[in-house]
Amino acid sequence: MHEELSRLQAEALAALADAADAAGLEAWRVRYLGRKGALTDTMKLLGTLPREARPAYGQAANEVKNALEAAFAERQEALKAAALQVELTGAALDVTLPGRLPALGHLHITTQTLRQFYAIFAEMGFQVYDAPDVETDEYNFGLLNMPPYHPARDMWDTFWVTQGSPDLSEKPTSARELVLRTHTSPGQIRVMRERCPEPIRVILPGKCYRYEQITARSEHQFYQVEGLAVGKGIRLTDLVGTLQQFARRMYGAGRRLRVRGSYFPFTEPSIEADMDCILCGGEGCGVCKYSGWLEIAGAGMVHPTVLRNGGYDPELYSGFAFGFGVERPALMKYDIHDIRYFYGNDLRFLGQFG
Ligand code: FA5
Repeated sequence: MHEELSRLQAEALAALADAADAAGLEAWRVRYLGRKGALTDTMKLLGTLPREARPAYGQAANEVKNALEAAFAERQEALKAAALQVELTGAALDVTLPGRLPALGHLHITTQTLRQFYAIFAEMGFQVYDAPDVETDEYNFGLLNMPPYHPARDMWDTFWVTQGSPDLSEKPTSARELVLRTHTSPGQIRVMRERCPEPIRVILPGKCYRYEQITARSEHQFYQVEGLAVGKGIRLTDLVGTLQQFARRMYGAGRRLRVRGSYFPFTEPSIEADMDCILCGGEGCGVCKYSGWLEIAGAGMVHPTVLRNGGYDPELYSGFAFGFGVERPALMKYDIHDIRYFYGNDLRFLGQFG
């Protein structure tokens, strides 16, 4: 019987010498040492032996098992060492190959443009003031000199918000009705009420919403940057100078500015500011509709009623305000032909502004 074990051991060791890689080694282990392997089979014979012969057979089988396990471990080590040797002496790893560069993200063109506004107005002493996107009818219109019947409300088609906060219930109707702000001008009242009677020099950037047809020039969500200066002795020339300085810092030193009379209920007098066309330099082209001028902002001197609504006495204080779009100036600056690209999420467009 022990001969059986010796034969098995000899056969297994010979087969082990032939196992040349990890797969071969594993196949060998399963065949000889596995739960259903050859050694287990020989253990089954134990039961057929006379009782007195069993201990010696068991011991011999154990010795074979130990010997095979030791040989297996040794062979495994030898194969590993051989594989390492092949790797070390084989073709060298080329560490000079260039790495694969990860794609870089960058700020959205709107954010970049907003930051240009912040930087330029910061140089002129304007702080950034944050006002809410959801406004009451009162702030968006009423306190800006547009009571409910006022026809100027038609200039700003509005998204109404149907669920107001419960804590507004004590307020008059116009303070209860909520809108997505149609412009950043309601922030003027908020900052005046907060700062009065201090002098003010702020810009109020943010998103505005209008129930409008979407076209190549108009979105129903877009950004504006409002500006407000309030103090003693502030004049229209301060406003024009500020806008002129902005145009030159944003679009280049030689830029010319022209102002035209306009109308906004919250400024008096009101103006529109135009800049000579950056594409044709004033010669006339498709972008400026052959006028040579591009409109850049609505503006004016803060209306006495608005100053009063903000807490300032218009006999003592005066101020100017202006409102820029953000996407439209970027359209001009980069000669982009359609505002819809801004929020279309097309990386072929956005990637050009990295
Ligand atoms: C206003 O919204 C005034 N609140 C601006 C103002 C502020 C005047 C302070 C006086 C004093 P207006 O509706 O023209 O004005 O909008 C201002 C700018 O917002 C426009 O010049 C334009 O650049 C931008 N804008 C308006 N509507 C859209 C739109 N649908 N899509 C993209 N940009 C728009």
